[in-house]
Amino acid sequence: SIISIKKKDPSTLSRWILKEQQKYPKAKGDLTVLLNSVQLACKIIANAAKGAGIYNLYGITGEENKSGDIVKKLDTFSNESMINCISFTGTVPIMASEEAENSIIVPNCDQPKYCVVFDPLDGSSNIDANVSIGTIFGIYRIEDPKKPQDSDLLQKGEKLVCSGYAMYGHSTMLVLTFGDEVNGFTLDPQIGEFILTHRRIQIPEKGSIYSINEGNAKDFDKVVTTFIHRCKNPTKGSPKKARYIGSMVADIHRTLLYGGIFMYPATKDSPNGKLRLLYELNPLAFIVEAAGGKASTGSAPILSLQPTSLHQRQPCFFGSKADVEEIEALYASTT
Ligand code: P6P
Repeated sequence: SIISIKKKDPSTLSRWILKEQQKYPKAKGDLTVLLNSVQLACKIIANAAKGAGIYNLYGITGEENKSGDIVKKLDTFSNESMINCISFTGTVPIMASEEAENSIIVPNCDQPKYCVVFDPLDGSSNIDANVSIGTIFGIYRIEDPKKPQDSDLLQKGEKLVCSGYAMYGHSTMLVLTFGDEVNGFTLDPQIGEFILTHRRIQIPEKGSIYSINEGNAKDFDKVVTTFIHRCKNPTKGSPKKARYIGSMVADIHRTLLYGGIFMYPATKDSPNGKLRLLYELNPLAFIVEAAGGKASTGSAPILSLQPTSLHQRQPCFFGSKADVEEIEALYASTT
């Protein structure tokens, strides 16, 4: 129980980040400051999300963001929290947010070192229904500290230093990776610290769940249609379970822990899929791959793609290695 963890000198996220830093004696602690600032933003957003109805944060501001989503108050609050907490570090001169059409320049940044891509509140269409929503972030090194620019934000996902997501559900979790292993922390509101609860998450090799918005089935290509048919009519064993929350962080979190496959393929309305490469797919692909799973376009790793614009969309298949490889084999057999 949480009480017994406290007695065993819990690994809080703050202490875990410091321990990580100790592995690199030459590290100045800039990444530690940055990660703790992101952690703080997630705690602030978690608190607001929990009390949204009370603080009148539900409802919309009526504006539209770059992706055409109607912006909800909690979106705006979350975006400002991330920008303010990350700007404090003094090492991040430029950021990309789902809520901002152009890159966000941090004035007077005197030690340019990192840049951050983030979706401050993903799944926001679910806020009023109290469905789990999340914050997704990815951290890259600035390529030329003397000249921070948009290209720093458009690096391939394989160049990520660190990525993570916070999920605001019945409990608030923060899942984080530096590319080698994936660890999950659960917020203990009594002490306001994220406690290490999921050590070295490993995604099951194969899963019994498929996750896709079948409302778009008429638009799916032959491969996706064939794969879904196989999920429902397996040649052996029982059919896969269908689970779709419609909040990417929640769907990916379940896939990470239970296994299976999450898909957002091309549709008529979204010929490049709906999900954004920079601040949704890449940070989550970095996590899924570090947990032993795969994140694919259907024919190439998501992390290998060269981004060309901040809000570009990309069809995607995330999950257990065997399930994603089955989709890749189907695509390979059609070329
Ligand atoms: P659809 C939420 O709005 C979101 O951006 C992701 O979190 C989620 O996976 C997807 O859109 C759901 O899209 O078209 O199934 O409603």
